Amino acid sequence: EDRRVEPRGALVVLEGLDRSGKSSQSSRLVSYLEGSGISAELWRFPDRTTNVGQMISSYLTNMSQLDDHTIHLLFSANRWEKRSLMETKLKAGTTLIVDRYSYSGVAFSSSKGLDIEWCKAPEVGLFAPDAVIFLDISPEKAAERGGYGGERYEKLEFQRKVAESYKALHDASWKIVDACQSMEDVEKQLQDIVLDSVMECQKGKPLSHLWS
Ligand code: Z5A
Ligand code: MG
Repeated sequence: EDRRVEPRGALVVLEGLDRSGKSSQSSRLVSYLEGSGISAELWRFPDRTTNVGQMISSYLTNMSQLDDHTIHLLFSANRWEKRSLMETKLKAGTTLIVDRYSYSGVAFSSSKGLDIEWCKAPEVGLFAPDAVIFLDISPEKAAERGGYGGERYEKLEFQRKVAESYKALHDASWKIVDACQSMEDVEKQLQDIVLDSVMECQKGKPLSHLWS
């Protein structure tokens, strides 16, 4: 465990069901931080730009079929391949706003019936977020927002299972935000959460690892 007290960027993760507003809010947060003079980058998982990411993308768009365990490990590998860059950025003082992370990995795969402990295992050793923000919305309300595409998992029935899996995963440290409020109201709440986290990390909070 890294015990040095040095300023660093914060690792902030946004989680939530499809259509909960993660991508919209992540980019707003990055603009807000940059506007406040805080170095920040928007990251997302899956990162579809890598070779592994392309395999994931092809699976999600139903262009390829994969065994449930195999795709789970690919999602995890996609995070592992970004881990050292993540460390470099955080230690250089850049705050990372990450649209989905290991929690999506576990929630989605366990919703297919895979054992939750098995799902968590490949995530062990990745960096633990300094804040996990859960954008809370019912699957029904999310579906009303429309825009469910043709991707795998974008079905109400499956989203209901994912909602249950997230409930089983979350702990008291998660910041649960009502995602049914206006974009602006959600945005304001997220700004406060993220600023707190950024300040904590500037004071030299040590980086920790999953699964904690
Ligand atoms: N997956 C996995 O299985 N394992 C893993 O390890 C990981 C992911 C990392 C792809 O993810 C799939 O991979 C995903 C989980 C799985 N499958 N599903 N389902 P993705 O991140 O690429 O999915 P996405 O399609 O980009 O994002 P999204 O989750 O569907 O949506 P979102 O980012 O949460 O929401 P949004 O795009 O910001 O907003 C959706 C719409 O709602 C949009 O029209 C907004 O204008 C509107 N919106 C947003 N906020 C509001 C408010 N407050 N009021 C009204 N309307 C709003
Ligand atoms: Mg999104």
